[in-house]
Amino acid sequence: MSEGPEVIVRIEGRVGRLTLNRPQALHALTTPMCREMIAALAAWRSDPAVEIVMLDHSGERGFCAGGDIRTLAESGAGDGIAAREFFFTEYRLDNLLFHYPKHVVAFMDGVVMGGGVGISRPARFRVGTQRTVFAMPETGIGLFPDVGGSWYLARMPDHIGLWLALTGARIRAADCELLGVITDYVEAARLEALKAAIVERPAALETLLTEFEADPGRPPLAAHQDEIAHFFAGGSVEAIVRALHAADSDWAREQASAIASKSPTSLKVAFRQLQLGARATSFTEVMEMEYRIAHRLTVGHDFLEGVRAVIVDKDGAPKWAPARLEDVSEAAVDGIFASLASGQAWSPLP
Ligand code: QUE
Repeated sequence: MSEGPEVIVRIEGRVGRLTLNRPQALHALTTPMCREMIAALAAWRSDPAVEIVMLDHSGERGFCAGGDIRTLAESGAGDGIAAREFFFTEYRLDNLLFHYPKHVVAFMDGVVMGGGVGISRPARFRVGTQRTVFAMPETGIGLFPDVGGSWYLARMPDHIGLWLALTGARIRAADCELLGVITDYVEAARLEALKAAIVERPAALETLLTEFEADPGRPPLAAHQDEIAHFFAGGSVEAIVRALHAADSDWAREQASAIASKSPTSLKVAFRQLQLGARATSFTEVMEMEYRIAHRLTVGHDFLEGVRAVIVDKDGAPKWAPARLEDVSEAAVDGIFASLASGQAWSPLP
């Protein structure tokens, strides 16, 4: 059972330590959790007693499944104020971590999806284990690959980031290492010893990670990298789907059917996001863009319907509106990316 605060904040030795502690929800983030982490990181930034920051989770299961989407969808069904407040705060946290001046080490031992990616990907050291499962599954619930997805996914080789965004594919540690999602692989059974060693000798962080490093095995994704590079180079989501359907490969057809199950609006948003993200020159700029998208999609039909189908009723049969890619107009996507009134726009921490 869950005990104590949703984030455990303390300094051990010279290590500032943040431990996600909401195990009943796979440590999915809430607004208060983001606020707590922002407050601690802001205080530690210039505190000479804190040499490095360690980010992990309590218990055995998950690192962080994303956001508290059931609550967010309930908000989105009404005025959306609480949902917007969550994204506003979460993106401030993601942006703070991206620019953080001290080394951060994140232990990604379990599910790392959505919001979990947003807080772990900016860390300088990202430790995976045999239990790591990484995904950006938001197109499956009518949202979009946010938390800096526009930046990180657009910078992966061979259009693999677009493949992750459109299909919501789940990958494990060896593939994460291939893509640079994790920087180090350690057996889960040795994590506690590694964390204790880091608390004892934070200055030796890099040496310790090397000492504990194990082999994640061969990355299964390598076998499909050429196909991804070929098919996901298309100039539109429709073009990508057409090419996958026309291909003489079971793998290609599986990708087409994965994409067919996602929100058409979310797919077109994700495609545009990565196009714009590839050209962006600062992370802060993409977070400002993502907040514009979040502002619209959290009160959109497909988010409520996606959460109903995936989380509430678990029937896996969302009825998207519009239901077909060709019915999502460029003008509708333009509206989702359009500027917000100045009082509503996202801003980084002062
Ligand atoms: C897309 C998402 C999320 C998701 C599934 C998606 C998400 C999220 C969870 C989740 C999973 C298990 C839990 C929980 C939440 O699932 O953000 O509380 O116990 O948090 O397809 O974005």
